[in-house]
Amino acid sequence: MEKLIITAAISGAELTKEQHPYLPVTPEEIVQEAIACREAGASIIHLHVRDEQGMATQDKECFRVAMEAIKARTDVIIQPSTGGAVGMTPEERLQPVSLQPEMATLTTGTVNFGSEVFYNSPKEIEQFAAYMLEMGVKPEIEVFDVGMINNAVNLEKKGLLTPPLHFDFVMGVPGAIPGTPKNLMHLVESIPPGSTWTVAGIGRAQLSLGALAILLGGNVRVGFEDNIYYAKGVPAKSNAELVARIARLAAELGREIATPQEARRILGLTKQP
Ligand code: KMH
Ligand code: ZN
Repeated sequence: MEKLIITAAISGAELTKEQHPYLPVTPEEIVQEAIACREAGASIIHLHVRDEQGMATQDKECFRVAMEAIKARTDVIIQPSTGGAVGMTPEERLQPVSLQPEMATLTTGTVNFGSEVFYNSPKEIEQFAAYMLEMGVKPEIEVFDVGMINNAVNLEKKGLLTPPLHFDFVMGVPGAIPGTPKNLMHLVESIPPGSTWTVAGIGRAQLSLGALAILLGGNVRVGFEDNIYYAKGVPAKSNAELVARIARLAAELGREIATPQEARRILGLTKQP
């Protein structure tokens, strides 16, 4: 079995400091959190950024500042979001790809997202995939529901995605696929042979699905974007706490943790950071 890649999704776009005081929002807080997560065992930082008011933004310059600061102080793989926040335009969302990061996210379908709709039309998905291809950015395909896998396979047939594909199963968003072990098995069995995958369980599914992914040979995403609790009623004080727990579980189960350099090889990343 390959070593385990842990992704830390440290802030997301929806959560506020008022809801969770430990949320990193300023560039310095983001960098500190990225360093702590790397030390705890993460090799990828899934990145959203905020403006000076702490609101989610896809502004290229805000991403540039955060990415340069992270790169200067750690060797993690930086994976900007192209999902941004619900309601943003495709042009807004695509901005960080122009900075040519090693990876970026690509959601391959529209999905209900709590009380809102996370909109990704077929034309927009193709536009996103084509731009990532042009910029040499490896997509992490964000799968919120099972049909999104087939959409990705169709993009590969059109030459807009290059195998091996890498999937992130985001499970437990209200309105999308529930975060159950049975559903995870179905998703794993539905991706093309040779693909890699990680799982991002929302809320309490973060721990159970993460544990299952360690056993199944998949990879794990944790962090405040998906879950702010360490245990029922106990808020996590840092993203690194959540990363460290997955690293401990992996060690107990005999699965080694990948360094960023090892994660680059496993994911077939060719671009120099
Ligand atoms: N904030 C969500 C609407 C991604 O980063 O690519 C979308 C999201 C997915 O977070
Ligand atoms: Zn995200």
